Amino acid sequence: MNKQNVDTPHHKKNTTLIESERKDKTMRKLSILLTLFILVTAIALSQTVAGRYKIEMNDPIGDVQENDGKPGKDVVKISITSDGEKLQIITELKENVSYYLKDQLAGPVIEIHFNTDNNDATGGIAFWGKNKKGFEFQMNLVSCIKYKGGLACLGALEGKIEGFVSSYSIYKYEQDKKMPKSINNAIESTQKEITGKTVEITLPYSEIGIKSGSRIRMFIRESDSTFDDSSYFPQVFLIIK
Ligand SMILES: [Ca+2]
Ligand SMILES: [Ca+2]
Repeated sequence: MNKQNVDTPHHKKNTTLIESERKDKTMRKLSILLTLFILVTAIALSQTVAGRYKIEMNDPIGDVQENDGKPGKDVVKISITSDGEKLQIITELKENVSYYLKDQLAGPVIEIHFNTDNNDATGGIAFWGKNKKGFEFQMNLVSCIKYKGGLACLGALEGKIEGFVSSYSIYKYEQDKKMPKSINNAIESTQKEITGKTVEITLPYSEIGIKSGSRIRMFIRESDSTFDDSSYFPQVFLIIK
């Protein structure tokens, strides 16, 4: 009896201790799992910029390559706004466009791959991207050079430069293919005089088959960046007004 009386509290104490340790371990495991969950979510979110009707992104300076000893067009900011009928796409460069184009080639500033149905299983594949697919259209925002006798939206012409103008070219992807087909001519799609650091265009929804309420994803590439996956901005998720 005496022995039992002594043993029982002792045994109970041990059991309580073990249970308490188990609870501690379980809490620690839960805490580690929760921390991991938060970390994974944070990383996933950091790779996607989401917006309703509008998004804005900054981009580092100096992350472009020279082309034949000439400076690459260095994008520092992008904004995309939907107004119910069209997308207004604005890029800001580090320097005035004339700095990049005065003795340089006309061409794209950014390339946008549009996943217009928000579905990775439909559409084509980004050429320089890693695991970037599901695109229905690509749009290049282009800086063109106006000459006395003509206009160059890719490359250059002979003659005196008279100014610069924005334009865009659209390409349509085929299922699982990398090389989308051109469906317009940038020369005929010119939009705005470029006088400073800003290159902008407006793109009617109909050009890329989207409408009000569409939920689309985009990958944007800085055109004069490296020819690999690091030339892309974080993924954009946008709800269209
Ligand atoms: Ca940049
Ligand atoms: Ca798609």
